[in-house]
Amino acid sequence: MSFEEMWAALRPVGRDAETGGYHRFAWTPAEVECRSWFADEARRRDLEIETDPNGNLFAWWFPPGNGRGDAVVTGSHLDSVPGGGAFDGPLGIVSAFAAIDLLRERGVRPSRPIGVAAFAEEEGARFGVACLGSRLLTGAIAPYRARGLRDRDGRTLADVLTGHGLDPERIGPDEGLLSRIGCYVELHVEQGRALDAPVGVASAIVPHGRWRFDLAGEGNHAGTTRLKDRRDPMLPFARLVLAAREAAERNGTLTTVGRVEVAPNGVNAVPSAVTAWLDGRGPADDAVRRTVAEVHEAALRAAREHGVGVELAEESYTEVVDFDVPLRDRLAAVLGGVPVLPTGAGHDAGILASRVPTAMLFVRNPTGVSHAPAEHADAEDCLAGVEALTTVLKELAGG
Ligand code: HGY
Ligand code: MN
Ligand code: MN
Repeated sequence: MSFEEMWAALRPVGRDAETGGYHRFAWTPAEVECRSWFADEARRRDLEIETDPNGNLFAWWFPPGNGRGDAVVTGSHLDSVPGGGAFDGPLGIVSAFAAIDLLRERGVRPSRPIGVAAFAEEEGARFGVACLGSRLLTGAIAPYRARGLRDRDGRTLADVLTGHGLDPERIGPDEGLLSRIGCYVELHVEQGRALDAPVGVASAIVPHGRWRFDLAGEGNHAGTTRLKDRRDPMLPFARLVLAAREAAERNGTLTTVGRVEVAPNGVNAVPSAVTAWLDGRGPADDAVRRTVAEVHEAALRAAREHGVGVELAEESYTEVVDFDVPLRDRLAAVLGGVPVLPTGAGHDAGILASRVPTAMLFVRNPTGVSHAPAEHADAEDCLAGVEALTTVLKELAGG
């Protein structure tokens, strides 16, 4: 299966025919279908398939006589944000299989194992914590907390894993597996407009996190409740959204309120509760922390004014990730001096970096649009990415 054929096979899975956006939430039928695709492509290449207790997938090429340790692992994720693009995640996995094909066609016999990884729930779109699979693998989230995470239907991760044949009591750090990974290199579509060459190398991931605001008021009748009698959580919510933008402008950070839930969500009912999620990112930890604190203060002020309660919870936070400098420079050099750039997007590579030498390759995104149906990378740039990954795997895995 060529790159184009693999891409064509994945393309329709979980794709909304009207919007062209993807809905591949972890462990839903569309993502499970992607998992089956992954296993088919691994089998096609006689790669040994491993599903770790956290639901992360691995496909291993163990050249005879090389043992099973010190592997060069590449890959990305199969899940998407709601209405996401086609490239965010799958490009890294399709490219990994295509790179293995090129290595074999060119007679390369690696002296280290090569693994292709598909990490579970990278977007956190179902259970709310980004990079959940890689966080569990590396011990970056406590298993008991992960087991209790709930999706929008109230189903826990523990239940969902059980439903897919995994034992929720076994999730958590896997030192054995981590000890077999010598380094990790993730290829990903660039999610911005900073890359003006087909391929680049990542220098860092900026600090980023997610916070949940729970605003509790009092439900009531829209037509018979006087304004001065209301405890409407929608008002502090509105103030919070505007404060988020103002705080971002003040602190040179990025804030997004992209998800909100209103109870009971009726046209003629004053809401009883509003839950809003804040995505905050920026060049430095203190700027991000200051931004969130200012948003929280604004929400508290407005909440007091309206007799509404406010609870703030940090759902995930990732400090700045500086990728392994020798590995980064080695990749940039072997690729002939491609651009080296930071990113504001989180990745499993950013989580693995705390445990193994890690690097990222970016493939140019001409518009920079991501997390939306219009996300795109030109075919020739995708193939340049496969060539680059092939070069990198040959460089690192030897042969
Ligand atoms: O949210 C992110 O930055 C990544 O796409 N998970
Ligand atoms: Mn993403
Ligand atoms: Mn991604």
